[in-house]
Amino acid sequence: MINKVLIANRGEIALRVIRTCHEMGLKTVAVYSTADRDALHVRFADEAVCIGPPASKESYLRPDRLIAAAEVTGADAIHPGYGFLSENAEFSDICADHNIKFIGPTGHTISLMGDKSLAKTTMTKANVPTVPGSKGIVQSVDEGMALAREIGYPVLAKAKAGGGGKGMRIIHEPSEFEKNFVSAQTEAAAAFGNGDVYLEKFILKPRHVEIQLLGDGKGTVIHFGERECSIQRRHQKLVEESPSPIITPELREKMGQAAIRGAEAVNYEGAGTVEFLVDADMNFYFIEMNTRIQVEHPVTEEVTDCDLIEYQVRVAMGETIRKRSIPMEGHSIECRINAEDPYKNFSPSPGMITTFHPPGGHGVRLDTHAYAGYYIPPYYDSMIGKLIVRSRTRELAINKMKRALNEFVIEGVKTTIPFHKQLMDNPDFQAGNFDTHFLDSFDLKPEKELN
Ligand code: MV4
Repeated sequence: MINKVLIANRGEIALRVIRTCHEMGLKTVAVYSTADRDALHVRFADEAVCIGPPASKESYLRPDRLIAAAEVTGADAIHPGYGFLSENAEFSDICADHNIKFIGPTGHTISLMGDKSLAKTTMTKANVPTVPGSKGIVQSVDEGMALAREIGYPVLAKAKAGGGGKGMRIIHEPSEFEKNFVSAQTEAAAAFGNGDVYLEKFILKPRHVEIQLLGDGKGTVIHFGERECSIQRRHQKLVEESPSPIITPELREKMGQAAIRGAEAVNYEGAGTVEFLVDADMNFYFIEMNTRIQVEHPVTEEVTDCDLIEYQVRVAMGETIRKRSIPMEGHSIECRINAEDPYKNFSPSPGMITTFHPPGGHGVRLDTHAYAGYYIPPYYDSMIGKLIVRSRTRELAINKMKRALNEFVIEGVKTTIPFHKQLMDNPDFQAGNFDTHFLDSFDLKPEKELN
């Protein structure tokens, strides 16, 4: 049984987890760095413990301090949120060693899925479609060139310890194989301390579609449909929606059952997401599995009417899942509101929020830790909130998002709101006609031309 949950995170996700814990009658413990003394998660939790100075490495990324905070407050579980230690296998194991329930998968599952090449092999064995490519790590340039000729150019070299685009190189033809393959290895070694690389056929103009899962660690996994996540910039998602405008009920079930097969093969426990690429012919291929709750989980919550944080806590308490299909209804879109200047290459814009007028009304949800007078510290990521809408159809949801964006006033820092307003007005976005390269050619108009 879980009575008290320590939230090893900050910002909107810390608040999000605290809210559900309180609804479930659970006590909460916030942790904070000295830069977050005045943050809302500190005020809304039942207790709060300072775990160090502003730098994440000295605070939110310190297992020893988090465990000490849990022990002195008597917390019996830790929710890691996303980012920070949420996909750190060692931290999951450390929690277990201290008799504190890590709300998420075992260290073994986290490290299995963290090895992107081993994860792919695991999925192939479970009969989940994967991108044609090497069987595991490619040991030499000669081996790689022979393989690339079989696979057919262009190919993609990917780091086994990668994810999020680091240590990834496109190779268009044999003459550039050695240079690009070695630079993927070098970048991977520098970023992850491991230079192992595998090869895949490069899928042209793919969509990024992911399936939300929940497993009970006792053999049962269910899915909550898909999220469309193709609207991204430099591997940072900016807008997500559910359902995907291109996925039919038949394809959803095929992708959902494939994702379930993969997760059941590892006896998955907790919330997880299987990422697929969907090509122009609607073939889908597994690329990665994320073993955490994701930033964009609210769009799934809106169309399934499920509280995914509640489900994470319940499976962590040992509840079993009843095998069932979760119905989806309506359409939900999320815009990430970042303290960034979209007119200056999305460069960070930390500082004091002087005016904060949140949107509201029917079908509008704002997950944020920001308020008027809140100072956005420069030490962490720049997301200050997520604006989520829900309506009956995609067209109505876009319409509602435009209305909500127009109501939203933030002064003192630059935000991504002007970008989102223009995206919602884009005919290709409105038609559902986009892929992962859409933002490469998206031209932001000057603000003064808008009205
Ligand atoms: C790919 C791909 C095309 N072909 N794999 C980018 C980050 C990592 N999660 C996987 N990524 C990709 N893998 C093959 N075989 C294109 C991408 C990709 C991408 C994927 C999802 C969302 C946005 C993306 C942007 C550029 C490239």
